[in-house]
Amino acid sequence: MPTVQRIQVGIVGAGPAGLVLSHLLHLHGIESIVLENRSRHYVEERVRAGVLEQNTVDLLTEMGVGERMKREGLVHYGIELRFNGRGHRIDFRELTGGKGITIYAQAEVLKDLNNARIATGGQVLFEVEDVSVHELDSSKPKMRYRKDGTEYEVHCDFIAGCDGFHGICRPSIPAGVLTEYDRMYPFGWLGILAEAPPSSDELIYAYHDRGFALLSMRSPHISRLYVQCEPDENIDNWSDDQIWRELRTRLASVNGWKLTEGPVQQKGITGMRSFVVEPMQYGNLFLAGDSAHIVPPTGAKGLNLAVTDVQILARALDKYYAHGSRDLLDSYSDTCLRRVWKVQRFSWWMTSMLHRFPNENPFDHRRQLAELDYVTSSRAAAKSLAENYVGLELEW
Ligand code: FAS
Ligand code: PHB
Repeated sequence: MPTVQRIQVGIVGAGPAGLVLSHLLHLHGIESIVLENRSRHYVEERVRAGVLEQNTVDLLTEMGVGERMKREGLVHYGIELRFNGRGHRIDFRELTGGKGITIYAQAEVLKDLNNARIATGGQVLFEVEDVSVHELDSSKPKMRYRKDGTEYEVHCDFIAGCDGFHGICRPSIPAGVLTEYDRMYPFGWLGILAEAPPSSDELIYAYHDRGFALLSMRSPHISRLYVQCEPDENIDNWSDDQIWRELRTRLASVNGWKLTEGPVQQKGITGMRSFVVEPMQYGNLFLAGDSAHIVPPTGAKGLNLAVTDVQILARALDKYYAHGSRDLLDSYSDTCLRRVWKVQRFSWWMTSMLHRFPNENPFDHRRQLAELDYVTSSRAAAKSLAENYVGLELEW
């Protein structure tokens, strides 16, 4: 017989969605338990997102977990679009009335959240095994898991599926309930972390005949760079020299700008996909973050969208426990999806504008250049890019 535990909200996954939700609930006096199948070290060492929207920064600050982010994060008020060897700055501050972004790695956000959870007695269990969810459409949904050889059953009021694209929550919803919207892109991103001072104060998104490149960063000493590659690329086929050569070519500028190189600390390939599942809830299971949607990283939205999902869910759960009303819970999926689809559109648009597609013809190439010329010469077009990039206003 399993050991039975009782909790208000069960959470599967200790990524950005799960940990932000757990701490938000704590701040509203709502108890949760987070079940994570990887180790804390593994989750905190994964190289993933780097750009935080203004809303994410404001929320982490309000939650009391923003102190190191404010100290170490790099605040940027613009990006550069580079094409035909020339750079064009999109001025976020001027176009959005003062908004910017903060460069602060997802791994650092998770470290800050885990420390906050531990400091406030939060239940975040790492390296649990065989998590499963049951009786989702009942008033007492259950999670089961094994830890150190002991079987547990957690009786919950609600379960949050924050277990990412490959998690178990979405597949636990009965067949016929969900509709999937999916688009695979015919390319991927090869990313490196390098011990090299960034060669630009702000991010550079480059469109080049040979393919897309992105110059980003993690600190004044660490660069984060990407090149578009084949979707099924084998990272072993790319030597560090080949990667730097490709970056130099695609980021080249007519004004003699030089790319600073250095030892590569880490390299990997990320697939590119747009995916949404509707609805984002079933009974008392609520999907949040990558378990419900995936965006191509061109718009730097994945982590930020996960955060807004759980902001909406925490607000709905708070209203339920404080006033007994389920109205925000019942409208959770619709509320999230309005933002999810606008973010999908923006991420698709940035990806379509900046990447070379294998099946394109000369018309497509000239159309992409016209799009870039329009975005960098029209205030209206630049304002649209800027307001999406820093993060659309919250609408709830
Ligand atoms: P996550 O996937 O982060 O977290 C889910 C958690 O659930 C994981 O810790 C996982 O171990 C756990 N889990 C899964 N199955 C489980 C099970 N059965 N039992 C218990 N736990 C389970 N976004 C950007 O904005 N910019 C980027 O540059 C960027 N780069 C990325 C690079 C890569 C390689 C990947 C995969 C994603 C990248 N993303 C990027 C997107 C990424 O940041 C996600 O959007 C973000 O992590 C979403 O957070 P979560 O929804 O919490 O999902
Ligand atoms: C990153 O720094 O990892 C990053 C920045 C911008 C993107 C994607 C990734 O669009």
